[in-house]
Amino acid sequence: MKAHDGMYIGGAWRPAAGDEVIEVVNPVDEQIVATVPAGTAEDVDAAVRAARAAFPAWAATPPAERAARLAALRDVLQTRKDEIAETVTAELGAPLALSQAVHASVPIAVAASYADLAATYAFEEKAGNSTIHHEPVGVVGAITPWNYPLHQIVAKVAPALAAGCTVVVKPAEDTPLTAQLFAEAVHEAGVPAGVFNLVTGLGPVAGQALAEHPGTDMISFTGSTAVGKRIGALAGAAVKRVALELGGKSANVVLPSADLARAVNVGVANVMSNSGQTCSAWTRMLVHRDQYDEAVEMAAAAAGKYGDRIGPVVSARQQARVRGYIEKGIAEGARLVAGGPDAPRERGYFVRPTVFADVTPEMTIAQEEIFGPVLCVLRYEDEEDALRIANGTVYGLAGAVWAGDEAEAVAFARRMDTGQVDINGGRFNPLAPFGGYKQSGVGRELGRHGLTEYLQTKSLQF
Ligand code: TXE
Repeated sequence: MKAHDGMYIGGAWRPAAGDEVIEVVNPVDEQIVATVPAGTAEDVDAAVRAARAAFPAWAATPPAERAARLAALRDVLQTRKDEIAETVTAELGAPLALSQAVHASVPIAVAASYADLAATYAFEEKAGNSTIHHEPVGVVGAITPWNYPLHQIVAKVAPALAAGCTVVVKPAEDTPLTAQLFAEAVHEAGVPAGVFNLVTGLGPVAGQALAEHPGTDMISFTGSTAVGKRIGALAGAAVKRVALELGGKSANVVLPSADLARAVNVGVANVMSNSGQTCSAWTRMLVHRDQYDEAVEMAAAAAGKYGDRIGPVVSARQQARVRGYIEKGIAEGARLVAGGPDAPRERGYFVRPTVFADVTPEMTIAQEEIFGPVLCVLRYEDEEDALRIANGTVYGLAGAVWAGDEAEAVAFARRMDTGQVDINGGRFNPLAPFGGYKQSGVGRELGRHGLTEYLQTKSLQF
């Protein structure tokens, strides 16, 4: 697969400072598909300098022109959609249909939404005898994960550019090819040199250098809670803006009045999609005790139908991690009703679609993010019990509520300590803010709320 052997800095592909490379592995057959340079602190420094140099002119560019560049970016992504899908499939292992329907399509919708928002947002407003100016924060360091390789980048870069910020992206080491393709798209869209920069590299080297760099005004991070806490601490010490999108352990609450079969089947599909590598996945299904056995039976049957079709997880490391959690679930006394810890194939980082019944709220598999195709089905006594279980983790990213009556579901959702809830299924909305309560993060992505993360406020009194 095609790969650049340099970094995209200041509008051009430049040789990396060091010689180290990262091997990109196809998770389906474990073959190396390409190598990319492993960036160092020197590359990060060059990228931050380029972003700094480009900032004044981009910040002063009229929003309508920034919007035009974002619209051009949307068009390039649309034109290169098949290539994007193939690249995501090659390095993430996602089935091509999923790459086309989600990994390539969602970022196009997000880029489109920020082209609109840049054109229509009130960057200046009046309040009494003041005018209030919403100005870009400055140079943004964006550190992204591999689970939605393009979406995670676009969800940061599009609002940052709409706001008038300039950006340095350090993508996940597992999926740098999609990031390189995005850099090409930014270039083709005519975004001025230095406004967007890309440094591929390892987290503890290039990521750490970016997080520590004094030349950034904000760090936007999506990834594990452990790394997020470190980045938050660094940003706090430097009094720097920070946005963190971290883990989740979202509850799918099936109230007794719900259409049980639909709630269970959509719930299983939600967890298995992208092989469970979704921070907002509904990994805990909560079912009333009277419907519990029926729900478990349906969930096991639904999971059994997936087989290998869900695709592998991203790496040998993630495969070992997920299988470790499945073993832990068995050891702690949960009842395995589908799947299991054994690898379904000799090659590739596959994990069996797995369902656990008789999961109690304090078990490790009900508390920690597994990030694989593993569903826990928990039993509740009454609505208060369901709410206690739903809110009983350190996370609060997403969730779902199912009920016969929409108002009943909404009333329950309003009591959940979580940033986003799907009512009777829900549908993705690129304008809806996405982000966490509690340890799921700080700040929001997508829509107007995602834009304001990259703005600071100045008031002038008359
Ligand atoms: O994440 P990391 P990993 C969760 C999920 C998963 C677990 C581990 O539970 O099983 O995290 O995944 C960069 N300074 N999520 O190890 O390490 C790294 O290079 C600066 C949830 O892949 O947090 C990558 O670009 N940066 C999640 C990014 O951080 C560092 C998505 C994420 O990698 C760094 C992914 C450092 N010291 C994993 N160390 C979500 N919220 O969607 C690593 N990085």
